Amino acid sequence: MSEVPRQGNPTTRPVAATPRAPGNGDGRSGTAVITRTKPRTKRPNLYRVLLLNDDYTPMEFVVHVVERFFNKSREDATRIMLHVHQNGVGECGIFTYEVAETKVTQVMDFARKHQHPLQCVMEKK
Ligand code: TYC
Repeated sequence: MSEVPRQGNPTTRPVAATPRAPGNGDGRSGTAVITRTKPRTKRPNLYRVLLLNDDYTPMEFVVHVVERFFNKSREDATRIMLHVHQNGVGECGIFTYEVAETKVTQVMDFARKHQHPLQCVMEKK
């Protein structure tokens, strides 16, 4: 596995030190430090959105949910549904916190509205 170099927060760092005449009465003496702010990016925390298997939700309903809320093709949605059916749990997508939370709420509301016990959860990566 190759590692992508990590970046930190924006930093202001010394880039040079120049001699300055001491004793000019301004209370600073000796060295002036020149700084530069380097823009840095921070990667957001990511969350998996998972569907859980149950014995009652119809397979066709789960396929519809995966197509509708996770923008998958019928073929991919069917693969995901069968994976969940056979393994108990499966991933529908990976999102930032707020998007993942929205997906979970949308799926849970939709399942409740149709009186299916389908469960959708999120998990920090
Ligand atoms: N196990 C369900 C059935 O046999 C189908 C199912 C698949 C339910 C995936 C939930 O997340 C799920 N009807």
